[in-house]
Amino acid sequence: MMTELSPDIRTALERQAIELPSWAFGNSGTRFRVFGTPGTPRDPFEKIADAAQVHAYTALAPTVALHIPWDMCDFDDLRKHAEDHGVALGTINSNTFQDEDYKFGALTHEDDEIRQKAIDHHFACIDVMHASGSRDLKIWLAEGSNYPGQNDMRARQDRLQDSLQQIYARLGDDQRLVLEYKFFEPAFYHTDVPDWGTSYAQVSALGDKAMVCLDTGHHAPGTNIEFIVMQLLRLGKLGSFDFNSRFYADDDLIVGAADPFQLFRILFEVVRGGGLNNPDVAFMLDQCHNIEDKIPGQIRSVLNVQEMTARALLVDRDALAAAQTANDVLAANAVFMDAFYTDVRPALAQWRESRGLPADPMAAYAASGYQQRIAADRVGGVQAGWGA
Ligand code: PSV
Ligand code: MN
Repeated sequence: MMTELSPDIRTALERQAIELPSWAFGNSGTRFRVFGTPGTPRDPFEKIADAAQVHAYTALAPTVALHIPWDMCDFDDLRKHAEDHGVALGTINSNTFQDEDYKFGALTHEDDEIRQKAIDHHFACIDVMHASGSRDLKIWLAEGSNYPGQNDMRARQDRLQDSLQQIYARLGDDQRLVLEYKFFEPAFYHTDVPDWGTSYAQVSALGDKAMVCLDTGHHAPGTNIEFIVMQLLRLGKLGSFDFNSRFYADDDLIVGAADPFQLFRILFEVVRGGGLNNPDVAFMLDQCHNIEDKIPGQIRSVLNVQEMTARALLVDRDALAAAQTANDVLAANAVFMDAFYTDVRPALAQWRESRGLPADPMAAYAASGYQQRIAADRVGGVQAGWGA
């Protein structure tokens, strides 16, 4: 018998929005090789057109995050172009990891001139946000050290706080800053924002408009990420997710691909903690499609999030609470697992059709001919990729 989705669940799913990263549509790879794919966008306008395809087939991805300077262009034009394609511009990502000056740090650098240059870059990002209509500035820092004794870690925390304060002071009333953490890479010994606690300490000292960004791929193997989700929601500081999945390091693979159960557990804590469809908690993808086609890769990704959200919403919370109160360990676990093992795909397909969407967005996109069209049309020019 097909699982039914209650009206409440359908309403929650209908409101779900997942932001796409512009860089997912460009070429990417590893340090060994970046493989191009036919039809890869040559500029931010083509990236937006591709992102709009994901939204057209799923109604799940109404906004696109930009990366500065990779997506530098006329933002009034880009904003209009996005609107014409049925999407809007989203989070602005700063970039302090590809400039010679930042070899030893950016917002933590001991040289005031270099640190100021990095702060000024964030001011420029805030200017972009005014033009693009974006609310959030996302900061991920590639800073740290490779060898014990190389740096004064504490002094770097102090300089980071000072830099962030200056950036924070520039934000408009409706703008926010989200600070992402990552436990290693490119620095291998210490990272200046390695974990949620450091991000939390840094943003808490700034104020209400500063929040933590949790990238699911930025934890050591075995980390209980859903605990962090619970804690940040409890503290009112979960600003955004960067969804992706990992097997080994920061793999940036399709969310839900490596460990669907982990995604379910995370989304259950989101639902339980009031983070679903909560404007304070932005859902974003941060992924790269190194060998697969990018647009269907993104369609698969948003569908994976939708599917696991539906399963998380199916958890019988009353039964779970009763079993927990009774300390009935196995019953509580069974309630949880029942929802995880429920195949919601047929119900989701039917519900999509009832809303005028394709039952199978992957198949509908494949049949549309768009992939062949961009491969034939986008000849010449330089394909966007790491660095553009
Ligand atoms: C680098 O690790 C990274 O993947 C971070 O997660 C950022 O969010 C992303 O790049 C874009 O700068
Ligand atoms: Mn990220």
